[in-house]
Amino acid sequence: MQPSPPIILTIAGSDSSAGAGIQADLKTISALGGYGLSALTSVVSETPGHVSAIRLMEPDIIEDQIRVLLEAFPVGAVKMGMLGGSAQILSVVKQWKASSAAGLPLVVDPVMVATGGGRLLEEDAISHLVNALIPLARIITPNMDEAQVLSGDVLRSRDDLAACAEKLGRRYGVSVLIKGGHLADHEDASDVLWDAGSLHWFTAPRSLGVHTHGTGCAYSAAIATGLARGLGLHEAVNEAKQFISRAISTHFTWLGNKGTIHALNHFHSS
Ligand code: PXL
Repeated sequence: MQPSPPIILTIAGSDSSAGAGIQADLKTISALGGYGLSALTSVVSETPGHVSAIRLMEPDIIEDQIRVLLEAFPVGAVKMGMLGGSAQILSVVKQWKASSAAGLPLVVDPVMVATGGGRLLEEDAISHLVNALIPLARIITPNMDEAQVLSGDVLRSRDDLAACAEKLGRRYGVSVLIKGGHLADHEDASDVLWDAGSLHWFTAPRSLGVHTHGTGCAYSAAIATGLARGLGLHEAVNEAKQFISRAISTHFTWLGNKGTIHALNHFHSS
């Protein structure tokens, strides 16, 4: 008999171009030996770098997906990505509290804006994200832009990132991983983790000239998969960092009808 893999539930949006969102999560979870379940919050019609249209799901169908999955499967960890709006966030929080999930490790990727600039979270939903959802997380994984919105700080240096991670961690009582890949003037892509009262850096070589999207989605899904496999948080982040860094460095390139298209390689063998 095959050993049965750990189960990870992703609650996120669909990216039609399959580089980010639910599609990125399911590829990542599968590549890392997990079994992925999905609850769809939204459908985003997009190509890399261009969001064309967005439909948010009705709260009742979001709640029902989460309910049936958590009732039936022995889920090991949950990842939340794009939730889209206030009603969607509140329905996810309501269902989370109503189910047995409350004790599971929860990774929240506070998705706000697509890599290409399209807005993925309604402005008035930020307060619900902050007050209702983030405090439920084991870890949140903002990029620099999201960390700036959450903290009100301007982030320019590694010291700024570290101070911001600590501030957010203390404020919400969660672990915080801020991804510093967009930090100028550094040859490495370094991310800082605030966890259990101390700071840790995770560093990988930076790949230049790569225009992929969905790295944040894959990164947070990889952390959730590590946690579902029973890894501690540092080990889960460390493995996820190596996974994402290889997915970027071994990315695919096509010449499409509107120019070059890059995509992460989730199934690299490392
Ligand atoms: O990369 C952020 C992101 C998250 N979720 C969905 C997306 C995107 C970006 O395009 O489409 C569904």
